[in-house]
Amino acid sequence: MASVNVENLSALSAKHPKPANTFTYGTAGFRMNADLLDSVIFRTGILAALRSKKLDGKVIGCMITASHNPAADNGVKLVDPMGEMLEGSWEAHATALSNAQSDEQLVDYIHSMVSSLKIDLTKPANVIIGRDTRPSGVALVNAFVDGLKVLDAKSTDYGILTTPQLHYITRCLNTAGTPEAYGEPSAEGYYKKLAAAFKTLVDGKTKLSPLTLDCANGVGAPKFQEFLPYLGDSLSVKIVNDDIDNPSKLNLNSGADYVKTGQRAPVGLKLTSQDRCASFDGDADRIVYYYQDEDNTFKLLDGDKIAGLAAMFIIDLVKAAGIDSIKVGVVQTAYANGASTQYLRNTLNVPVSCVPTGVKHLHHEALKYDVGVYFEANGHGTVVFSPSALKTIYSAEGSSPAQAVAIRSLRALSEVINQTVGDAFSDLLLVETILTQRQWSPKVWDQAYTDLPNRLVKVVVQDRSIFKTVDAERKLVEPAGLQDAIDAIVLKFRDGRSFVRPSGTEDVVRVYAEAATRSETDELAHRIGGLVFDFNSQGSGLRPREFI
Ligand code: 16G
Ligand code: MG
Repeated sequence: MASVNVENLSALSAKHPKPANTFTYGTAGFRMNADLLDSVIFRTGILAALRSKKLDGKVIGCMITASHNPAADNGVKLVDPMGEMLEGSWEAHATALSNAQSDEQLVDYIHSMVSSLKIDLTKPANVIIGRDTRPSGVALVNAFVDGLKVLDAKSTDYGILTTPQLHYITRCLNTAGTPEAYGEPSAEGYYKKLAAAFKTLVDGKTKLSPLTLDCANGVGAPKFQEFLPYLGDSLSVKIVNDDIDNPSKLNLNSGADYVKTGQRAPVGLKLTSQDRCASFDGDADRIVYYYQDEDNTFKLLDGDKIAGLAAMFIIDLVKAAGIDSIKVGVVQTAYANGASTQYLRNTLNVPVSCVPTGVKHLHHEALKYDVGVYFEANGHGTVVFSPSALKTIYSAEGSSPAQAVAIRSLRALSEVINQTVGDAFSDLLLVETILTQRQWSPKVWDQAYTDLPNRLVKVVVQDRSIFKTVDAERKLVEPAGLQDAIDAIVLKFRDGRSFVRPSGTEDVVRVYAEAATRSETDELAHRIGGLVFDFNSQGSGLRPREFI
């Protein structure tokens, strides 16, 4: 085992001094104001090199993005070889490296990792890099590459990509030439694969009216534009909010988060009755749909609605293919609307699991099913096919023409869906496939069930770490007594449900509430929010700052 070249490290580290701040690798990597990130990203480069060496030179992905956050923010997350999120146990190493107070501490920590994790520093390291459209991305890529140089890692910069494209390319590179080969490792390869599968799925069906697509003035805009020629006339899309030349417009009054949180259409998109619209977030890994009813009411078709649609379609397809040995399951979080969970369990009769917030938890749970559909209500999700389900789908022949058609659709579906991570492009094609095959308007899709009114509020507290949850974040165990007080209030509301959890990305505590009517929901949210606010001020001796 070699050791780190300390002189080389010091020279590189001197270019990326650490500010006084404390950093945490959270749910979606490091994310904060871009001005604070230079040293963090340099050190994440060191970690990426260590991860690749630990995995025998397998390619590790690095995505520089702050997703739906304001334009001034940026962030970094690492992607493991099969395109999944960095293994959970390595998040603590990322946090520790980013907080080392001196080069000496940095070197010590690297050496402690080398010995405890048995990393052979003489092994090669390969890392690929992508970034969203944020102007701060360029300098941050350079900082990351400096980190890679500390351990002589080889890097390839793919420039501007959506987050799911970077996940896809990472998996392609690591599976090339194996039976699990995932595709050509380039944006072009990704477009070709998705477009070919989509064309198979809608072949011979009447084309739907054009879809209006809000790209949040982010990377989804140029990339979807680049994708359109591959789709040819199989799909008509009108892109709006595609101004990436004015960085301050990124995610401003637009995008999936704006639409979902505010339950309203984005600025820059004129909704007319029955139009089908969708919004991406700033790095195109989330999507929500919406339309306007005849009485001009805004109607949201969020991640829960997409999960319901996808599960319904796949269950039918598996039956039609005559291979109903394949079991479909759905994974949600506590944020899933109660009506969606009821629909899945009682109408579709599928098993539903609930896990903590964050893609990695959903993805992990979904892998337990033959076909696992997972979506967060906020529009983050995908469908994963187990290796045995894929084998069954690819070996089935079908004993009638109808079965053969269904089998062909299932195969194409497994190709159109990004198996590595939630992907707005691929989810869009999944929804468009189903609506085209059924010839459904968004309104017909929406009729599967009616959402219970729901409200999300945040309470700004001084220390969110005192809030501890269990049961997939549905119950608080600390501060002591708060959950009992919440339960007592919830009991008074028809169809009432509420939970409180600390955010993993912002310095706030989130409160979710749903109940039978809008006014009861608002009152429930307000009362639980008030409770947290009061509890925080009296119970912990801390002064709350705000209740939004
Ligand atoms: C991150 C997560 C997202 C989750 C959100 C919750 C990933 C890639 N992203 O954006 O899945 O919904 O955090 O944020 O895991 P919160 O903890 O602030 O509520
Ligand atoms: Mg995102």
